[in-house]
Amino acid sequence: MYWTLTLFFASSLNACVVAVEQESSKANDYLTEKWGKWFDCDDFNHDGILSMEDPKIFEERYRALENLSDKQLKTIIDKMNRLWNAFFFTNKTEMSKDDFINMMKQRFESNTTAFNEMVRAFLSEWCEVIDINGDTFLSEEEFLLNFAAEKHTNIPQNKQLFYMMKPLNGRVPNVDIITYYLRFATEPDMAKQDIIVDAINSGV
Ligand SMILES: [Ca+2]
Ligand SMILES: [Ca+2]
Repeated sequence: MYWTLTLFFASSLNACVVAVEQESSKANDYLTEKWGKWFDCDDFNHDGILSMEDPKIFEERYRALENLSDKQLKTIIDKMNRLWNAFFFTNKTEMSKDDFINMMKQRFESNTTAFNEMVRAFLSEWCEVIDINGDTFLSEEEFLLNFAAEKHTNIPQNKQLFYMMKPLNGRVPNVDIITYYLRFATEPDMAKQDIIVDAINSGV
């Protein structure tokens, strides 16, 4: 169903008023299964609950880096915590996988266009967190560090995913990272290739 309206998008991620074509779609099994994989990827301490304990795991890895200034570290931690609170914990402070999938389903089906833009905003801010030197590209080092911080320790598979993203001169533009993950989080058509699904299925 399509219609034009003014969306008031009151997320603390990006409070904005925009005129867009709104599309509302039903979430199919393929998409809800991908959200389940997303939950598993972000449950960094593997306790079956998404909570603020998970970004603390992420934070520990970055705290251990010797070449980050206190200011850089504070920026990374503050952004990560704000991002998680803004996207995941708008109504509660922790959630199960079912809670997460239901939240995503409700957001997707109530306004698919707004959902897609919200995920894009999340991914854009997430790239800002892990693009440590702020050059709008992820180097292999930045990419692998993020996976290490998220306790995804299959380094050969993580590297393979990086090279599937077609780096140029050893770097992938943040905009390409956003495109790949946006497809993963929002695309219901399983006929379209999704390298993130392929990577997760192969052990990332
Ligand atoms: Ca957890
Ligand atoms: Ca970078």
